[in-house]
Amino acid sequence: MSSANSNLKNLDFDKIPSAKGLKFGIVVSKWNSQITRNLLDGCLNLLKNKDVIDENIEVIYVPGSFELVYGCNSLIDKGYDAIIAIGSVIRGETNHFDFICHATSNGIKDLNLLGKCPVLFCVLTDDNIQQSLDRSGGKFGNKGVEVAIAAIEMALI
Ligand code: DLZ
Repeated sequence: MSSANSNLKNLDFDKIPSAKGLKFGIVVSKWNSQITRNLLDGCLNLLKNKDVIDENIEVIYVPGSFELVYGCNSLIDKGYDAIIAIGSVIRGETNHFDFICHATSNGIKDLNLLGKCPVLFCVLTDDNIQQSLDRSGGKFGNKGVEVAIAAIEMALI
């Protein structure tokens, strides 16, 4: 999937609305933590630069991406304006990758269908670590920043 039409090169920071007063829950997978930490940093920086105060952000951690759905569900009735799931799945030699990616993306989709609160998907699904590095603060920007912008947009709907 190309990110050519939606990446940080096209970003006009001033056009992103303020998120003052909005509350966000963030669930971070500890698997491939070098990547998920960078995604989280990008996400938090954007939210704070758009006027979200620390008290309005809750970050919780889960062991791997498969657990993101449970983590997001545990926050869904806590009054957040949006919840963000952050993970990184890197293809290995078995088809474990496919099971985790399908379960996680479908699970998060199902949470959105509950209609309680938007749940954003910031799970990198890459063939190798270099692709993940490129998208978590490298040459293709930081998808954590992009998901924060999307979360603000969804929270304001
Ligand atoms: C087991 C596993 C594997 C092989 N790879 C990843 C990965 O690349 N990214 C990730 O977030 N998690 C991985 N996991 C862990 C699973 O998500 C999950 O934590 C375990 O299967 C326990 O339920």
